[in-house]
Amino acid sequence: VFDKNADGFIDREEFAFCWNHWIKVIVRPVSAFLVVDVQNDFISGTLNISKCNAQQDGSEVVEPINRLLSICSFDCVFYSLDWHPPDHVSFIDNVTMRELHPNSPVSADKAQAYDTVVFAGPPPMKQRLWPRHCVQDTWGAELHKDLKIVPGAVKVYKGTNPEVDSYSVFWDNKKITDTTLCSQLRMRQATDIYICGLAYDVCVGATIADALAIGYRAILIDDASRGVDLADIEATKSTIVNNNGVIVTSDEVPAMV
Ligand code: VGL
Ligand code: ZN
Repeated sequence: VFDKNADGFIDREEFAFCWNHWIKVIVRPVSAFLVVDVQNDFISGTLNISKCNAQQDGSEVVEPINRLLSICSFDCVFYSLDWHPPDHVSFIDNVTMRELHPNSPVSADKAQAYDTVVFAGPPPMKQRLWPRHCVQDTWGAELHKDLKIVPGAVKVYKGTNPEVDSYSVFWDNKKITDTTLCSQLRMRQATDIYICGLAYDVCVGATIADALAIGYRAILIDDASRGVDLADIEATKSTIVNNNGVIVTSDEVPAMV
């Protein structure tokens, strides 16, 4: 198998490539469970998703997540936290702090929460505005009090740069900096990422899109996720399926994972 010169056989380097990229992924999977932004502000605080178009109750993710954490043998567990400084660019009440681009679809004096504006830059930057939420070290940024935190789990903080928003748990929206998630997954040689949490069509969707783009096997747990907008949730599901991601319900996740 390792003879470079023998016809029809692969050499050592080629075998190493196949092993690392294909065989190991199948015979020695390493699972990561990623709980996205199950924080007070999204459930009952300033960005309460139950008041948004989809009218979903964010607290309903806690039961399936806790059940999975107690039944399933994930190799590693991560909790992400949206973790903004008070002057963050995504807050509607900060919109006058920075210059808007002349072509912004909404002007600063007319802008309301959930509108999309374009900041001047350079380069110009599209940004959806949200109510002030998940400010560092406030109650709204804390994980839901009933969420089970397992020993050895890693917390990942995102959205800490005041100038750039961060929906994906991998990178900020401009891909300037990566979070500790990237290096942690590499270090553990993770192959499969199980993703759930809030909000389905915002941070959960962006995170699973990045996981699939990197090449991880990514599995979205549908009943352990809740979102903002029904049409956007459907679009998120299509994107996942079109990019070879998998959508399951929590009862379909095997205990030996
Ligand atoms: C999120 C809106 C703004 C999320 C974060 O975690 O889905 N949504 N910031
Ligand atoms: Zn945010």
